[in-house]
Amino acid sequence: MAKKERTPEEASRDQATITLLTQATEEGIETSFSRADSMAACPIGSDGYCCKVCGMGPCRLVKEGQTGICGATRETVAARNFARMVAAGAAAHSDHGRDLAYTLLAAAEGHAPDYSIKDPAKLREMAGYLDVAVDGKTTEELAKDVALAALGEFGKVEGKIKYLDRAPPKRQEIWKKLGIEPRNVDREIVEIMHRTHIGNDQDAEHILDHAMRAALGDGWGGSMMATDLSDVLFGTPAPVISEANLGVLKDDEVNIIIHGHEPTLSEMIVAAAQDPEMIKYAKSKGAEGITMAGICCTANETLMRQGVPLAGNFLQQELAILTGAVEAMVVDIQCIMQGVVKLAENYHTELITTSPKAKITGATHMEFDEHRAMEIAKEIVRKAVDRYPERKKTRIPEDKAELIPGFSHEYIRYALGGTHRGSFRPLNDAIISGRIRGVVANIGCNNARVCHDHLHQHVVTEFLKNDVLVVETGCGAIASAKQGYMTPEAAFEAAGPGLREVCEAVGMPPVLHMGSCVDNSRILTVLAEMATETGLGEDISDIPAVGMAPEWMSEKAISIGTYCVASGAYVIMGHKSPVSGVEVVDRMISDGWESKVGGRMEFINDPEEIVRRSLAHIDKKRAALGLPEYDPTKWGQSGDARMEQLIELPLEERIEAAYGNKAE
Ligand code: NFS
Repeated sequence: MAKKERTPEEASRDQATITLLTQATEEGIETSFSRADSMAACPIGSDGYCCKVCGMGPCRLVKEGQTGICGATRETVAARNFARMVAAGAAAHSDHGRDLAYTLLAAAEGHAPDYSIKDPAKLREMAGYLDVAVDGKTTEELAKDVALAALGEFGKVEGKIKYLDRAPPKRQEIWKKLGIEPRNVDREIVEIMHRTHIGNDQDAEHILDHAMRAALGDGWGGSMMATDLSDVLFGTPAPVISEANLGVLKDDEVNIIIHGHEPTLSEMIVAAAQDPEMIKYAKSKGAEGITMAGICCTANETLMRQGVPLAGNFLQQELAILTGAVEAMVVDIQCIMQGVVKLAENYHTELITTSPKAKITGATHMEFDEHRAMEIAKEIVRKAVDRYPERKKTRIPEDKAELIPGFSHEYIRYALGGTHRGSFRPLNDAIISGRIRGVVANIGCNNARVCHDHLHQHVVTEFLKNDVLVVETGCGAIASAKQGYMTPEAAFEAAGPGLREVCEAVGMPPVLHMGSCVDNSRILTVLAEMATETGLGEDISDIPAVGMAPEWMSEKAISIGTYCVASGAYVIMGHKSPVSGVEVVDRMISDGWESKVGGRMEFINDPEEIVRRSLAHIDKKRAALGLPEYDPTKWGQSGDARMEQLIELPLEERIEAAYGNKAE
């Protein structure tokens, strides 16, 4: 039975999205929002007890105690389904990392002349993690050895992933004891597929332990290397100014949307679009220039390094085309809805696929090859420009917000102490004093089955009020950017008194944009450094912090959630548990994992409850560390607020107020 169609206001909290959804409804244009309304999720699959791993099924274990034809229990089936989600998610992130290693290798060997080593210091740091000797090598020689060592981590013959050493020693001990240190990135993913084949691993807990092992290979392996390799090739992010939401598109310019995940292609297109020859070509077609804007994690990659504006997050990809102002949407891998092709047929938009791994029927395929990167990037830009004269009526929403992204862990460390004294000490101290109550990492997707951006907006607003510092990546970060939470000024309005003082002192936004979803590895690095900085325990599980993906939908989000839990974090996923129908398995990933690794995964759909449980967890961890109870009344009298008060007073009184004695 068809579900009730939501109004645009019920479907999204983002004004640009509401405006365009209203148009789509009026014109009868189908989007992922309307498809979600017209088709209910399969109840058997969504509860986790549909088994389709062999040709005797699919077996639908709808009744308690029912088994599949082979005798597999609901627990086994649900655990297998969960583990396979982890495998797919870990594979996606890690394969992205592998390709970056190949790009670095090609650049080092001189086969990819359009790429260079933008951050040689980070290259040397990587060499240290990968046990690659640095002395006496040119940058190119070192880059080649680092690329080969990184590639080796994906399929090494023996030992464990080297990057695991970046975790706090206590955490490494836990992994070792449990036997879940990933041996290499690929092997653990392959082993999930092997174990979950019919007639193999049929103990739910055992399957789920291995899911943690494979996920750790993603977080501390594939993803962490992807982040480092991107920084080496394209530069380690530092703050830049930019804008977010569909209002960044321009009525009088050629608009090119880059969508997907890998910076390899998007960085080149951004460079090509700035080429005077390309701009001249655009002008010859009647446009004033070329505007680039990003969707999903490609957006985050080019935003963090180049300041390219964000067009929107996952659920806005179709809406970008609906503006009628997009000449080309250039995609590579991951999170690209097939629906964009059909939608683009209504407009002049050219949908261009570029990855050898991802073609979409009906799209134009212009395969990217890093060996002649700039040449292909220019061909793509030219193709977009050629579409400009075909543009008809446009309806670009006015909505957009300013933001300052670029908070790599290197920059955060620098901001907290400068070049020579950079450390996480001031952050730890702010948490210890209670100015900052705790930290929340709000990450992950949008989901067409929940109100777009609503959960992100609600929980972040509440955390800021409660003096919780929020760090973000992925589509969650884009939601906060659009909400205007990523400027230092936002702290005045949105942050509680303690957090505001810290933001004022450092000049940082209360919500820090830390990058794309592979860059959740930056969050792991920050947590590891906080745990080893002293004052907040010795392990990630000791820190008053919570991770969440309130609007998750992708398998990558399940892998991220799992590696964060295995790293000791309390993780709240919104929406619905993929194993919700099998209580035993739901308990295994919450209570069970907590007793093994100190972190737990819970699925909660109610935003109030997400906030309540997060704050309770933060306060519990504060108490366990012996930190003072959170008390916002103690703060708000220093920093800029204090300055504003003092400036009103005559000089003598000002000095007395500041130093407690009269001026001589
Ligand atoms: Ni993350 Fe990036 Fe967005 Fe979700 Fe997709 S873009 S890797 S999976 S939808 S946050």
